[in-house]
Amino acid sequence: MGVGLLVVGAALGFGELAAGLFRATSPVVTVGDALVDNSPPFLMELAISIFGTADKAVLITGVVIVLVLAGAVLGVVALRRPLLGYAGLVLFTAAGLAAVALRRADDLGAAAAVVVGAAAGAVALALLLRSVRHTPEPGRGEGAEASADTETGASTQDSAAAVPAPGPDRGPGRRGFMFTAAGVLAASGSAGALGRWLPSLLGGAGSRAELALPAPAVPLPALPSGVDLGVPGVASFTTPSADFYRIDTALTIPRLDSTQWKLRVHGLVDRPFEIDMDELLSRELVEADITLACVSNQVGGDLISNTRWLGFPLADLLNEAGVRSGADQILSTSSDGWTCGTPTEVVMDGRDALLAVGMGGEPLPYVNGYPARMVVPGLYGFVSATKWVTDIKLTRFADEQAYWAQRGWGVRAPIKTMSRVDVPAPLGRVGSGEVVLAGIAWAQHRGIDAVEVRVDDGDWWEAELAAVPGIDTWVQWVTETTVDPGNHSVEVRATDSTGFTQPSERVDPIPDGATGRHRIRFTAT
Ligand SMILES: Nc1nc2c(c(=O)[nH]1)N[C@H]1C(S)=C(S)[C@@H](COP(=O)(O)O)O[C@H]1N2
Ligand SMILES: [Mo]
Repeated sequence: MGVGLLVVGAALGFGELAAGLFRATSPVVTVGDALVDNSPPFLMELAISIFGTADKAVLITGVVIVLVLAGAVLGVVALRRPLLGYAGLVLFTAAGLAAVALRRADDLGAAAAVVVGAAAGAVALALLLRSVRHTPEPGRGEGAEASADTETGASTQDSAAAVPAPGPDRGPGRRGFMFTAAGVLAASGSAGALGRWLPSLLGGAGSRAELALPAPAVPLPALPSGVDLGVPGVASFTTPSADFYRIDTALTIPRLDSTQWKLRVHGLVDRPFEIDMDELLSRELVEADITLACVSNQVGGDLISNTRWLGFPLADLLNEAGVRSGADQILSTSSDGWTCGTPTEVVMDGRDALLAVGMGGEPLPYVNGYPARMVVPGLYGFVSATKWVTDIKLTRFADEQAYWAQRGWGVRAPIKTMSRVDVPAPLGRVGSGEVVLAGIAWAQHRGIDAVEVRVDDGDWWEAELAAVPGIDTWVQWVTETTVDPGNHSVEVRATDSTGFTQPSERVDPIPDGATGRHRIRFTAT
C-alpha cells in the first residue's frame, strides 16, 4: 500500500512541477475542472450550498483522496503483478488526458504535465518494486530471508551468508526499500513545492506588481462627502479590494502575464481585431463607481461589493469592431474557458460598461480578474463580469449559450432591487431604548429612491439615505427607533427610481436572482 501512495505522490509532485514549468494547469486542477463542468447542475448547486465558496477546496481535496485510494489499491496489486501496476498508471494517464481534452483542449502544457506526472509515477513504481523485491517479507522467521539480500548485499558483501540474519525491520533489504521510499518521497515533495512556487518566481515583467496603470483621461470627481454615514457595522461605501467578494468556477486563480495578455474581438463584426495591454493602456481610460453583485446572493447575503473601476468603455471597443445587426449577444471567454453572455444592447446603451484594468486605484487583484475583466453596471456578474477575459465574440443568443445559461440560469439578468439590514447584526444584542437601524440598498442603473423600515411588523417609515455618486452603486441607509427590552425584528424594503418596491415574496436565486425582504431579529437588553 505504501508503494502505491508513494507512486501517486510522485505522479502528483512531478505533475505539479511540470505544470509550474510549462505555466500550465496542474493535473489535479484539470481533473477537478472537468468534474465541475460535467457534473449535473443540481450537484453543483448542492456543493455550493453546502460548502459555499470553499467548494473548490473541497473538490480538490476530493480528487486527491480518490487518487490516494486508487493509489493504495494500485500499490497492493503492483506488488503481486507489476504489469497491472503499470497498466493502472496508463489508466490514470488516460483519465488525466481525457480531462484535459474536455476542458483545455488547447492547453498542451496541461497534457504534458499529466504525462510527466505519470512518467514520474512509473519511475517511482519501478524503483520501489526493485527495492521491495530485495526486502524480506515481514513476519517470517529470522534468517529465512538471507537469500533475498543477495543483490543489495552484493556490492558491499561477498555473499549472502556474510550478512547477519536480518529481522523484519532491519537489514540491508529493508533498509534499501526505506532509502528508496524516502528518496521518492523527498523528490516528489520538493518537486510539488517547487511547482507551486515557480509561477510566482517566474512572475516578473507581466505580473500585477509590475503593471503601471495610467491616470484616467477622464477622472471622476472624488466621492461626495457623506457616502459613508459612519455607522459601525454597515458595509463601507467602498469595499477594500482585499474584502471584495469572490465568485467564480476557477479551481486555481489564473495568474496571467499582462505582457502576454491579448483580447480578441470577433464574430459578427465588420473589423475583427486583437488588442494587447500596451495598446489598451494607451487609450483614454475612464473611471466609474459600480456595485457588482452575484445572482447567487441570498436575501441578506454578502455576495456584493462596491468600488471605483478604471477601464476602457466596452461600447467604444465594440464600435471599433463594428457590430453587425442581429448580434444580440456579447459572448466573452476567460483564459480558463469560462463563458458569459451579455446582451449587446445593454452594453451599447450609454451606461459605463467597462473593460476594466483597475479597481480601488490599483491593478485588478488576481482573484478579481487581472489583468482585465468586464464590468457592466446593472447586470449580475454571471452575465456581465468576465474576469481574465481574453475573447469577446459577437453572436446571437439563439446560436450560442454561455456557461451558466447551459446550466439552467437566466440569459438576461438585470440586478433586482434589494436592501439589507446590517445594524443591528442579525441575532445581535443591543441596549434597549434608542436603537440605530442601518444597512444598504441597491438597484444598479436605476438608483434607489427610498428605503423603508418597520420594527416588529408595525408601520413602515422612511429611512435616511446617504449620498451616492450616481445610480450604479449601492446606498447606505440609517434610521432610529426606540425599543423595550426583549426580542424584536427589523424588516427593510427599497423602492427604486422606476417606482418599483421590493416585494415580500421569496424567490430563489436561480434562475435570475432572489427576491424577498431582509428581516432580522435582535435582542434589546
Ligand atoms: N472567468 C470568470 N469570470 C467570472 C466568473 C467566473 O466563474 N469565471 N464568475 C462571474 C460571477 S458569477 C460573478 S458574481 C463575478 C464575481 O466577480 P468577483 O469575484 O470579482 O467579485 O465574476 C463573474 N466573472
Ligand atoms: Mo455570480
